[in-house]
Amino acid sequence: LQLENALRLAITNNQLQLAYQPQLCLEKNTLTGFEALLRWQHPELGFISPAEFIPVAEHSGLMIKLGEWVLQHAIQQQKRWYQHGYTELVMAINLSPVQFRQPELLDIISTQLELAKLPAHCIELEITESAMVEDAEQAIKTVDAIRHKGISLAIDDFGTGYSSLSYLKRFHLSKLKIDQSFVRELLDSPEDRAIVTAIIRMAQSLGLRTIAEGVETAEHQSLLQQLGCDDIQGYHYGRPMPAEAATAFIQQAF
Ligand code: G
Ligand code: G
Ligand code: MN
Ligand code: NA
Repeated sequence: LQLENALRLAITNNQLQLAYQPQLCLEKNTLTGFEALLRWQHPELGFISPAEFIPVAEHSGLMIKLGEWVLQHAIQQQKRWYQHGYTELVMAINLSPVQFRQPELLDIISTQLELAKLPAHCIELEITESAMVEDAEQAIKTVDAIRHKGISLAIDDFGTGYSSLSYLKRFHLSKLKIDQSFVRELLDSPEDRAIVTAIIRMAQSLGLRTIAEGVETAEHQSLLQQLGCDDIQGYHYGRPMPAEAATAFIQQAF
């Protein structure tokens, strides 16, 4: 409850920030965009991880408000880069399952895009497998509405959920994000290499892009490239960084 009240205040008291982590297209060796990651610096409690406070927000009814804050700020940042002429960059934004089930979700996103005068292809939404299993019929409608609007959709932490793979043929997705737990020991673990290879092959035959998360070394990057992975994200290419550093990152990338 203490954390819940602190979070409520954090939204109004400017304690939240977004960090932006760059994503690299392996084939073209170019920056494709950033994932927006929420950061909370509390004046007394210090840095609190989203892994800790997102669940609190989800269970307390705060997630919708917090999610709107993220959508608004990520889209406004994307607008600044777009207006500087970086019109091909994509901003990936995490959605909680709570937001994914919210009937007003697409209206909120559409309004934010219109305010920023941004085309829909400038953003990508990330959801976890668990968001899609609960009410599959409704989830299919939501996914179709998102895709019909021209927004791409990535499955986050792919391979770690409890869902069956059947949703992959029923949902019109764009991308699988290979979870970092499979990437971490890719060089030493034959099992992890087999799983990553299988995910990439399956994605290719389904017409989906793949992005590997948690790529920390050049060796990881080149192996992933050999395996046919499309994109990477991780400390090797760039850490999550404040907006000004991300702007500098863009300028030196192009
Ligand atoms: O960036 P970091 O590794 O600390 O993030 C920890 C977890 O919090 C990750 O699972 C990430 O997906 C999640 N997360 C970070 N930012 C957001 C956000 O804006 N919305 C949601 N729903 N989850 C987020
Ligand atoms: O669950 P999601 O993929 O949204 O969260 C990604 C999280 O992984 C972010 O919180 C980010 O800080 C973290 N992260 C990003 N790159 C790396 C990396 O190379 N290594 C590790 N250990 N964590 C990373
Ligand atoms: Mn994510
Ligand atoms: Na992930």
